Amino acid sequence: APHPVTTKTYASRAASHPNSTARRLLETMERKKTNLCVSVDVTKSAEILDIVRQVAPYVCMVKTHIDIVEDFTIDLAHELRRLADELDFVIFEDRKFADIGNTVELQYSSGVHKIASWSHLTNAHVVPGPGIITGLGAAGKPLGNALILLAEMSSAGNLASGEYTEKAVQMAREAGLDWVVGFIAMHRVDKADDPDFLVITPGVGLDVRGDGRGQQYRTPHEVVHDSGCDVIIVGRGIYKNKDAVAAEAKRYQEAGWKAYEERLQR
Ligand code: 5FU
Repeated sequence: APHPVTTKTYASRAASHPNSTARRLLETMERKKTNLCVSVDVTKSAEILDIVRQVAPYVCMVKTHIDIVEDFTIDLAHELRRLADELDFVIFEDRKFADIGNTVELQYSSGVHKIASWSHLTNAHVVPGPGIITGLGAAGKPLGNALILLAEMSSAGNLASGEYTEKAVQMAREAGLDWVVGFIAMHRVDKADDPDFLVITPGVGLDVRGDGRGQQYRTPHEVVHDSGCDVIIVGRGIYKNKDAVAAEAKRYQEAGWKAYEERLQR
């Protein structure tokens, strides 16, 4: 049976959201008619910025792995943040924090990358327990940032299932929607009477079902319509063909939005 939350519009969900980053994301989705997040997993600053400019009209969010950038300086982060305002998207640093609260607070706020200062959204594993949520919150909450928890993963053989997934959802409930706004998950993991969590979903592709290294792809229709997820994350499916980056982004934006509109009719 369809999940009750999934038939609400992004706009109506934005209106009542207590976290400013989640509100901005949902408002952007509605305004630009896109639930597409592009994952820009390339290792040179100039290439990242080039891809971001090309996909910007079609995305609500850009996802980074800032620790893969070979020529990183903080200028890259500042330029991404400037582009986020100019070209209207949210920045998600896919850091997957996984340590005790005190350490993740430092990893999030300090070091070379100073993630909390430029990334609106980041994520954490729940392996360490709820201290990771409060540790990250000490740095991120005052800045209006948001956190999502890894409740499930897209890769074959991963251990985030069953009781682990349920415990991740329970930790999000206890943290409060003003900081923990949802999950990385493959389907709606929340219950009908839960807060309005976002489900953000990698492992999305229109052309292939895997990458030979454990990644498992589903189509935007499977992810958004069938599984009730809110945001599709697409990486190589969009940036792999350097001559068709904008065209591929448009193709995924259209497929994702169509799946959402069909979901509203369920
Ligand atoms: F949490 C997860 C997960 O479960 N699967 C993922 O693939 C994150 N990812 C990220 O999404 C991964 O690190 C890549 O950055 C991106 C998927 O990229 P692809 O090129 O579309 O496979």
